[in-house]
Amino acid sequence: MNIPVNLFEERLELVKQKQHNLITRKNTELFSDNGIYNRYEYPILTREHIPLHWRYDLNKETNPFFMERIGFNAAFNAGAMKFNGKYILVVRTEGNDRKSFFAVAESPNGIDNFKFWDRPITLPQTENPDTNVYDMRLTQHDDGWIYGVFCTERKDPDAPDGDTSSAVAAAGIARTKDLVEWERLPDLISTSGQQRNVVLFPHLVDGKYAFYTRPQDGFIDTGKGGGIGFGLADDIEKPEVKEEVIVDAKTYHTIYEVKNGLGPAPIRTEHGWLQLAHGVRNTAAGLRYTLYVFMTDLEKPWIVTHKPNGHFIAPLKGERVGDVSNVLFANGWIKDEDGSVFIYYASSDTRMHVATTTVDKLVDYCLNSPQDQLHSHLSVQNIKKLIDQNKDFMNLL
Ligand code: M1P
Repeated sequence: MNIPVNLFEERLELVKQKQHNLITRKNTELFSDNGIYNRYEYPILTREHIPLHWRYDLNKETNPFFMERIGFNAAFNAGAMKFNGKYILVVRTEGNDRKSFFAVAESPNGIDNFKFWDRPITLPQTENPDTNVYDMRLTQHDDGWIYGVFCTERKDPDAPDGDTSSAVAAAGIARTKDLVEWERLPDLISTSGQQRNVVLFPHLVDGKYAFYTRPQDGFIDTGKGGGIGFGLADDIEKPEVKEEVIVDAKTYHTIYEVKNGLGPAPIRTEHGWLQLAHGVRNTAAGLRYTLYVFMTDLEKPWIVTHKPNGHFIAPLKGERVGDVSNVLFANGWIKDEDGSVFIYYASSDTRMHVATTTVDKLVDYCLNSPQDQLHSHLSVQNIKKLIDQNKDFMNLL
């Protein structure tokens, strides 16, 4: 073989330096016109952050060209929590082989310096092995366990011959105390054929484990089952939800007209539970995923009390483009002791970002933003109301 003498060493050094620069890069808060949250200059996690020892054979004898042996496609849709003082993401990490798995990354400040742990999570299997797993929601439950509820996908056994893409989605459940060793529980049984975007509520409700669900008829189409649901399970070790009520239905001519799904477990405030969700609408260019925020009742967390109209965050600039373009998706946020909130969102099924805000700002946003009135002329009434309220303050402009 004709191999330049120092190729291995030179490439190793360059690749190491490039990744070091990326991981240690400072992230800067951007000015916020809306004042509700701040975006940041750079994505916080990308496939380039994936550790080099997961990608390269580091032995010069067996990898003289210093080539990647395992390629990675994306790092996105991460669950989040604060753990041992660190900002933790459980990242949907996707190989070039299209398989997603979970891997922990941590940061000292929540906005930059995210670094993957040494090894990906080893997720135990049920008797029916997962083909693909993704989008873990983390819940620190009152029972002392950290639960990870995620989507497990398997080939549809009823798909006709020749259909090699139809799948069945279900909610997989695993729990841990240290984010390293995970115990797998049976998949959630529920009333609908398929489930995705399932989130465990942190407290028992009527002595039972409570789940936000997203009942759906098909793998992509939610069909009649559309909407964020809520149901109770007697036993987390044999989890079954026998009845689901719809918390937030998909609705004609809204940003969640096609489907929606809850993001992370809610944040408790004195005014109610803050909820972050994604909504999906149709466009000529395909589906558009945006994030929205609403609030549910403290005692009855399945009842919506406040719901600002429209999207909260939508894809902007470079966020619009990726593997599945025009998508923002979030399944993780962290509330700090001082009331700061770190919203971890993925853009276009490709990379992770952070936006920061506070509990007070999110509550103010929920309590004081107009609701969707479902008609253009009623939207205009909302605008005119604000204009009228402002008439004595126009000298400020
Ligand atoms: O591709 C966009 C998103 O599509 C799915 O979300 P939903 O079930 O609401 O359609 C999920 O596969 C999600 O991972 C993905 O980001």
